[in-house]
Amino acid sequence: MAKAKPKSKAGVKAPTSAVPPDLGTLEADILAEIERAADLAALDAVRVAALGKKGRVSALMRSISEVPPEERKAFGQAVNGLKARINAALEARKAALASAALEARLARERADITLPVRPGPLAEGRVHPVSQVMEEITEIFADMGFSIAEGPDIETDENNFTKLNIPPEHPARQEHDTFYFNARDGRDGARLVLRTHTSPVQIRTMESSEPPIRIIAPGRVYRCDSDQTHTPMFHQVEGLVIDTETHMGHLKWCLEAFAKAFFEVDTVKMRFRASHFPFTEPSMEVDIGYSKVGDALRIGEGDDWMEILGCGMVHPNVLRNVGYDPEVHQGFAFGVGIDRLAMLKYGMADLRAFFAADLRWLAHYGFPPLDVPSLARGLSS
Ligand code: 2NM
Repeated sequence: MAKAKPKSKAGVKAPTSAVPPDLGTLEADILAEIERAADLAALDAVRVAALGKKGRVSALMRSISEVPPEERKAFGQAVNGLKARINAALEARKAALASAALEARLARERADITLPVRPGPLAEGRVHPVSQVMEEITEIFADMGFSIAEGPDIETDENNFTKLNIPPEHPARQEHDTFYFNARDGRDGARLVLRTHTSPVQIRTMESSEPPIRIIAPGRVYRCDSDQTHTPMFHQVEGLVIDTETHMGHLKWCLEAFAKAFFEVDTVKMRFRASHFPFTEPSMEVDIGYSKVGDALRIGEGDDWMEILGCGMVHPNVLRNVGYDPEVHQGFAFGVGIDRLAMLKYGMADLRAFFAADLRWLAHYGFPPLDVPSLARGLSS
C-alpha cells in the first residue's frame, strides 16, 4: 500500500488535543491495526476508533480550526487522503476476512455428494401388491402392442351376461354369485349388476370399434362369495384379440410369452386343459408347472401344476351379439385373477390381508412407488 508522503509539519501547529503531530505515524498505526484485525468485529472496532465520530482521524479533521488559514487547504487534503487510504485498507481487509471466512466455512461444511438421497414422505408410501401386479401385467401386454381398456363397475345384465352368450336362466348366472341392484338403468330399464368379470369391457370395445382389436381390461370385479380364498371384490385382467386370422397358435404364444415375462423366467412349463366357458369355443384352462423348494415355490419347472388362467377362442355367438360376422372375424380371449397371481409371485399366504389396510403388512409386502415396473429395467426389482 502506498505510504502517505509525510507532510511537512512546518505549518501545522502542535495540536492542543489528542491530535498526533505526525500524519505518517498515525496512518502507519491505523493501517497496522487494520492488518491485525482478526475478524469483522475487530475490524469494525478499528474503523470506529479511526473514522468514527470520536475517532482519531475525525479529531484531526476538527482540529483544522487551529491550523493557520493559508495551510488549511493542504491540511484538509492531507487528512482527506489519509481517510481515503484508511477506507480503502478497511475495504481490502474486509474482503480478505470475508473470503477467508468463506474458505473456512466451505472446508467445514464439505458435503459428500455420493451419499444416497434421504428418503422423504414420497419414498415411504408403498404400492399395494395388487396394484404392482396389475402394472406388471399391463406393462407386459402394452409391450406386445395391446391397449388398455376400461369400463364401469356397475354394468347392465345384458353386457355382463347376455351378450357374452349367457342368456337368462343359464346356469352360469348362478355360478357367478351376482350382486344385483334393485334399481334399473335410467335409459332402457336394464337390470344392473356389479360386473362379475371385466368381459363387459370387451363387449363395449367390440361394439364401439372395428377389428383388428388388441386390448386388455384390468379392473375390479364382484361376486357374492366370501371365505378363506374368496373376497366379494377381487381383481382381474382380461384380454381380447380379434382379427381375420387370429388362431389358437397366437393364443398359445401370447400366454406363454406373458407367463415367462410375468414370472421373470426364460422357460415355463405350461399345459392347456380343455374346459368350458359360455363365451369361448373351444375353452381352456392353463396350468403352469412348479415345484416346492423348502418354503418357496419355483415357478415354471417341476412336476406339480397350478391353474393360472382361463382362455379360448371367442364364441361365434359373442361375435354376432356385437355385430361382427364370425365368417370374417375371429379371435381369442383370456382372463386372469390378479389377487391369486400376486399371492403366488410374492409369497403372500393370506388373501384377507390384502384388504385389511394394515400399514405394517403394506410396509413389508408393498413396493416403492418410484420403481415403476418396466420390462427394460425389470418388472419387480
Ligand atoms: C375368461 C376365460 C375365457 C373372455 C371372453 C371375452 C369376450 F368378451 F371376448 F367374449 N372376454 N373375456 C374370457 C374367455 C375370459 O376368464 C377366465
